[in-house]
Amino acid sequence: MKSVRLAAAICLSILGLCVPHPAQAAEALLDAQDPAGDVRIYTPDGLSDRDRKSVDIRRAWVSEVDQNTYRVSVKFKRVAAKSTRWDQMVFFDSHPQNEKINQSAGVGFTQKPRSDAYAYDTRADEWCELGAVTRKPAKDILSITVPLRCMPWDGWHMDASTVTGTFRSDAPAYSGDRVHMGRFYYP
Ligand SMILES: [Ca+2]
Repeated sequence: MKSVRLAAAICLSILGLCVPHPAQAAEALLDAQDPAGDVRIYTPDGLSDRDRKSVDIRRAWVSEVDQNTYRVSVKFKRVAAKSTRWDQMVFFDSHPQNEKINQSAGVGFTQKPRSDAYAYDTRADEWCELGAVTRKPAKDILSITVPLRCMPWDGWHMDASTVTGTFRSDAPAYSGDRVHMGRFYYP
């Protein structure tokens, strides 16, 4: 034990790189990059150009929290304040490769921590209750945890999209971005 502690102490004092950073993120199970500057503008009015382009996706990924919980995350151009009159909506939608199978799964949330975030449980045909959204505005990242039962089935295709507008309403959207993430497989 002494030699292990000594080795660790040497690593810390000399290299500083021998132990994992405590805040190191879990390895992503599915990880997609998306180019900057590809936000689609749906309406020219109602929102500033800066705000419409704020949801420009740069990265979307899924990581495992534990065997029964997963986290979906998106990094985009700029996370807006919690108090805006409009929403930065984030959706993770999944579907099987065989389009004849009429099933899909979805997660939706916004930059407002408690904004009626939802996920759909395709197995039980009911809605999942989700907790608060995690905001990391300094890194322009939003994420939320999703229980296993409301995650897609193994091998399903997953897309991430963002939209500016009003969450859970029929109001027209101002802008949006989308990235196809590929097929999701459990570890
Ligand atoms: Ca983008």
